[in-house]
This record gives sequence, C-alpha cells and structure tokens, in this order.
Amino acid sequence: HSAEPRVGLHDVEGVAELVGVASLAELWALPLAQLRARLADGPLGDRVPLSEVDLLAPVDGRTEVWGAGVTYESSREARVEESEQAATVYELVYDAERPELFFKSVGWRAVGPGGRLSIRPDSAVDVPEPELALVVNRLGEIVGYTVCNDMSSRSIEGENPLYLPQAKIYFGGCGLGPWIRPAWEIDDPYSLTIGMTIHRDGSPVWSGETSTARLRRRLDALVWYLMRNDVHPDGVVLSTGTCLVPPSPFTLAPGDVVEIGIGDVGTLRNPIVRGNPDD
Ligand code: DO4
Ligand code: MG
Repeated sequence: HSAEPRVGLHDVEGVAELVGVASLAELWALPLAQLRARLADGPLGDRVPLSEVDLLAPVDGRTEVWGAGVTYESSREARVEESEQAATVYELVYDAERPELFFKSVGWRAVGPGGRLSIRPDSAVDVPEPELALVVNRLGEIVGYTVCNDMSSRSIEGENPLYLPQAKIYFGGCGLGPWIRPAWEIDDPYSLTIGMTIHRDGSPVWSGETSTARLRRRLDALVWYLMRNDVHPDGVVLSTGTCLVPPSPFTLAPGDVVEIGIGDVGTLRNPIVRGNPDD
C-alpha cells in the first residue's frame, strides 16, 4: 500500500504502476492510438495482486463528470410517473435531437469502489442509477468505459425539474469505478448487460438487469454534444443514463449495499449512508 495515488495497469497478472505517468489527464492528452501504444509499451513497475491495492475513483480530481438523462425508455417512464406537472419535459427530451446533459460532479468528489455513497437527509425517495460511463480524452475520443452510480433523489427531482442539481449533485452522490476498461477491449458497447442488486441486511431487496442495446442514443452523439463549444483539457467522464429504476415505493435505506455490474467493464459496490459520508 502506498499513500500517494498512482496510475496503474490491471491485467491477468496483477496490477502494475505505469511508470512516469503522474495523472490520468496525461493519458487523456494522447490521441487514442498513442494511448493504446503507451499502455502496451509501458514501462511498468512490479506487479502486485489486486487484493493489495486500494482502488480510487478512476478520475483525476479536477476532471469533470457529466451525466446524460432520459436515454432509455425505462428512465423516461419513471420520470413521467414521478412528476405529474412536468411529465412533458421528459417526454420531449426523450424524442428530441439534443440530449439532456448535466454536470454531475468534479472528480475529487466522486466516490470509488467500496466508498460510502449517500442519501440526502432532506430527501424522502432515493435510488441508485446504474449507468455505463464513457471516459473521453481531451480530443473528444471515447478511450474507455467505467461504471457510474448516478445517485438521485426522486422526491426532490419529482417536485420540480429545476431542482435537478439538488437531486443529483451532493457529497456522496456520485460513484465511479472499479476501474477503466480501455475502449479497444470492449467489442460492442451497445450489447453490454447492466445489472444492479441492492442488498439489505445481507439479502437482495431489489435486483434488475437490462442491456445497453436499449439505449436510445449513439454514444458518439452524446460526446459530440458535450464537447460542442466546450473544452475538457483533462478529459471528461460522461455517464450515459440509467436503464433500471427500482419502482416506487422503493427507496434506498442507510446500510444498503448497491452492486452494479456492466458486461466486461466491471462491478462497482458501495455501501449507503444518510447524510455526510465522512461522518
Ligand atoms: O432528467 C433527469 C435525470 C435523468 C437521469 O439521470 C437518467 O436518465 O439517468
Ligand atoms: Mg442518471
């Protein structure tokens, strides 16, 4: 174990430090082909077993995390149901050419695998949102995939869509990890299984499974809108929207453990608390 965060490479033989790479942003400055060569060529430090490594959220502190919304029919239906007065807002955006994109978190506030995610104390109905997240370099190329838990307050968002930032942006509201799977190792990002299980008192209390085949948008179109007239010099993470919403009256409770698995990308597990996750 080392106190200093390091950038490492994980393969069948274990985890090795990428020598000479001080931050992920250095990798996200490279065009995709050069990134691939850099990871293939090393140099690498000594391998250690994964069990000896503390995984952090795979994002640099100042890199932004964004979210896309209402990209699956299941998300559209859930939002229409929870907000009677604003239902058309969600119906319109589902069919519109321009997607819903929203700022979710700065990298330093994202929580990694095993870290505590939080329910806001001023919220009555809360759900995890299991999402495929894109890791995008500064040139706007998709260089990898990770798992995002876009924690959301359904009661706050349902009261008024203008409350969306409060429903979604708070300390303990964004889970990322367990690592980044390089884009070239994923054959088809449109056929990945997404599964989520919520454990309570040691037993599953809700679980569901679906596929990115049901995504209504093209991934590169989401990235195109995100990069349009904007710059992300340290790269950016774009979560592509939820496809599983535990139906009402389900709500998360402190002590729950949320497990999200996406195809060959990885599995992200986080315990849930209410309020400040550092307390
Ligand atoms: O429209 C609100 C947010 C939608 C969202 O986060 C999702 O569909 O995943
Ligand atoms: Mg979401």
